[in-house]
Amino acid sequence: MISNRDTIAALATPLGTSAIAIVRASGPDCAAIARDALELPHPPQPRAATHADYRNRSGALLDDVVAIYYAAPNSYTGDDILEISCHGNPFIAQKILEDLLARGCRPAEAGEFTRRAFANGRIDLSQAEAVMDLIHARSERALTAANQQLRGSLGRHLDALTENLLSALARIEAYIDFPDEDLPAEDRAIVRRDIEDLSKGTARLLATQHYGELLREGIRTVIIGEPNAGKSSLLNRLVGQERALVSAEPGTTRDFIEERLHIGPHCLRLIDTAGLNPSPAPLEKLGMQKTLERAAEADLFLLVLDATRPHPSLPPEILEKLSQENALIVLNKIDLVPVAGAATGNSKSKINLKFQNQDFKNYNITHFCGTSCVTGEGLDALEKAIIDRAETFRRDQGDEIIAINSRHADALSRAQASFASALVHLDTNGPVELLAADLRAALDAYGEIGGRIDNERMLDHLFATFCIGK
Ligand SMILES: Nc1nc2c(ncn2[C@@H]2O[C@H](COP(=O)(O)OP(=O)(O)OP(=O)(O)O)[C@@H](O)[C@H]2O)c(=O)[nH]1
Ligand SMILES: [Mg+2]
Repeated sequence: MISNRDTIAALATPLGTSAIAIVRASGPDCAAIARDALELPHPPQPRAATHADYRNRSGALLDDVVAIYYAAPNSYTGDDILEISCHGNPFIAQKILEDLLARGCRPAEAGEFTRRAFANGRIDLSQAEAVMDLIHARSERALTAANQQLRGSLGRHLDALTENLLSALARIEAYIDFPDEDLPAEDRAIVRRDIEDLSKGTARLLATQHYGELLREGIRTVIIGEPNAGKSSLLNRLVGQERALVSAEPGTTRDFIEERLHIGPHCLRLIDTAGLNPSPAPLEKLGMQKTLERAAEADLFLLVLDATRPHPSLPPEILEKLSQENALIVLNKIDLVPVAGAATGNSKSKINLKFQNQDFKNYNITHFCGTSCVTGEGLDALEKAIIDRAETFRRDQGDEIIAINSRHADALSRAQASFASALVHLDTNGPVELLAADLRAALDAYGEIGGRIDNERMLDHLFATFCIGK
């Protein structure tokens, strides 16, 4: 266990040239360091930005800085903090950090500032994770979810569940001391209903895991279709640069190409794949294998069809994955299909009119967007359709976006298993002790999410994924 008595120090900003860089220390020596290195009063005035010269232990001037001292417990970590903003030269920041270490600070481990905040009861574990999510959020939605979790949204949902679980537990624990007495039928019915409600509430939280993945990783959007349909052209159009090779020769894309893309409040991982050719050449076959692999883990499909050609049949592995919810048809090359009476190009309604008789039943999809990657027509509507589709992945709980991570999901699944087992004990009139043990196991699982259950190894593992200085 790392000691809370040490004063830890680290760069809080990335190494590199910038306007300012921040070096941060937390622990009992902060006030003394502020006095010795910055000639601040002892103890320094808390939360006051003070312009001062930073001198190292030999008295050499390193930089003029702005220092802020936070007195425990009113700081990010809950311990004293000294935050030094220097000029954004990595050499200066490094020099200041070295001096802090020379003055007895220890280099902070990854996530140690936040871990101290957790250890000092400033935040629970799900909030500590939200700090990380906030730093890495890549879209507006991810930001909202992280902000809400940081403000305790997940914690509040769990508190409510925990409260109900405790009352169910209290109802049966009274009978543990009386081994001869059975749980009365009336109590049994109440406990059963409580457990079923708890299980439903837990399932609702568990159902947000997929959305959590989408928020943290981006929506995996795979562009599929027959060779030459214009998949790579579409990727290029959507990302706004010539990222993928485009040519009139079918089978141009062999390997998949991935680009991050922001559309509205969403972040997509857009993946262009090799065309699906019913009779592929050997190298093409390898490319198609990769397409199938990408498709297996896709959240959203853009099925690109060539509007001038008959609709191709798709491999069954792909076909079975497509649904109304997760796929959009992109009817491409509409510039090559003249629309009667459309002198100034195709409006969306004209596109729809022209293609309304097209039958996409084979693919289980009805929604389509007509596009031309040459003229750019229809691409705005496609972007809107993608946003609409992405919105359907959202999982709200009341006014809040809840998006649990895999650690939360693991704990919630264990709680679910305990509820299932408890219901079996209820059904078979099993001993109250076993019923209580199941509910206590569920309580522990809930507690793990907020970090109420001590689990040093889990904490080590979790905070190791943080950045140094956070
Ligand atoms: N007229 C017209 N041509 C297009 C359109 N989109 C793509 N093309 C052309 O169609 C050909 C194939 O485009 P690509 O983007 O390479 O098609 P692909 O689906 O990636 O093809 P593969 O990688 O071989 O599977 C190129 O000559 C493109 O210029 C379109 O909307 N209209
Ligand atoms: Mg291609």
